[in-house]
Amino acid sequence: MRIDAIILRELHMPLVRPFETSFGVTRNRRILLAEVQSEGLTGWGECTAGERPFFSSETTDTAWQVMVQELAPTLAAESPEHGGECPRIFRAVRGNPMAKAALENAIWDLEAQREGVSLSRLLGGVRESISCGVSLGIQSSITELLEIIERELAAGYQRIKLKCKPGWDVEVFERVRNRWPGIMLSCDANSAYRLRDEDHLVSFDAFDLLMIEQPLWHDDFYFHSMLQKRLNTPICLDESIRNRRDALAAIEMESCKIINIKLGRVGGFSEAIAVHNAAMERGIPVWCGGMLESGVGRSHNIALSTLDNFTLPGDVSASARYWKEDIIEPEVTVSREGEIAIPDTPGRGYEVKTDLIERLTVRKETIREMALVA
Ligand code: OSB
Ligand code: MG
Repeated sequence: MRIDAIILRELHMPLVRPFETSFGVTRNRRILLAEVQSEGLTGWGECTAGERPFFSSETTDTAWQVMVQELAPTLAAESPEHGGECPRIFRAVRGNPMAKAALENAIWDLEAQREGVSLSRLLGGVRESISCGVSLGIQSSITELLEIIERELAAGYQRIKLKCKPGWDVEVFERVRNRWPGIMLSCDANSAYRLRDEDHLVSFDAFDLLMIEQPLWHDDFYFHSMLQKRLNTPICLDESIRNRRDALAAIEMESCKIINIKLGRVGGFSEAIAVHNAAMERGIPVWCGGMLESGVGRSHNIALSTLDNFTLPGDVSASARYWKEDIIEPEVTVSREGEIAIPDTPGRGYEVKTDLIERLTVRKETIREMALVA
């Protein structure tokens, strides 16, 4: 595929409500989109880096710089036939997986359109719908949280994940479990605990949680494996799993029993499929995490979630939970049964609203050919 142009855009999109985790509050997203034009077709990708380097070291600004200076010119100079060639094309650039994923995923989108198949089909997906859960941020009171849970359960969501941190954990779980003894409930600490909290974390076992996500350091396997030996509740790793080798190490060391796969964190569809396959071969279930994506990233998460081993409800939910108006059409909706139906049209299956994207754009850069000659 000849690459005619790569257009990078930063969009400012306010969330309909703030999202609070153990590392901070997000009110406004700075969304970075990659549009890759090739032989009359247009592929889209989204960089899931945050505004600040808290979830990972990448940010909207660092990703922008790496994409403009390194990745986009390198990609524009190549003529990849498949999204799967991108890891090789980007190999000289170390790290920066979210920047790489935005471009690689746009190439997979293009490839699906060229082949006339849905992105799900191209990836090897096997599902016609996917199971959805919600990730609920830290609230100002437990009463407020209970009201939100009630609303999300009524909407059909199959699993409730609670963001937690020291001071917002056992008391919250107790109140939620008392009210809903049977729901699928999990928690996500985003690395908020330390070894001194081990006994406290073991006390989470009382709440019959589906999993405890990333309780310890963002880059750790060893101490998670020590903790897992003491816990009945499965540990799920998010931040720690950057690629297939990490998944193999974590599984081998029994650092986790479940893996959260995020496209940005692992660097795109190729590595996400590799992590998925490694986990499946070893009997470890996976699910698809979210990063407060716009409709573009959301549509990629939906396609990924159709792979065989995505057997647990993910964090991919309806557009309206995040945005007053999403940048895709139709917006992502979730059925009363808590499922998203998989589109079977070529590519992502959701059109982008180009006028709205243009209006939300605060910075734009077009890359046409190799700007730097190595
Ligand atoms: O750890 O899953 C996480 C959002 C930003 C950074 C990290 C995480 C999250 C979420 C949001 O949990 C999930 C969503 O997109 O709804
Ligand atoms: Mg997480």
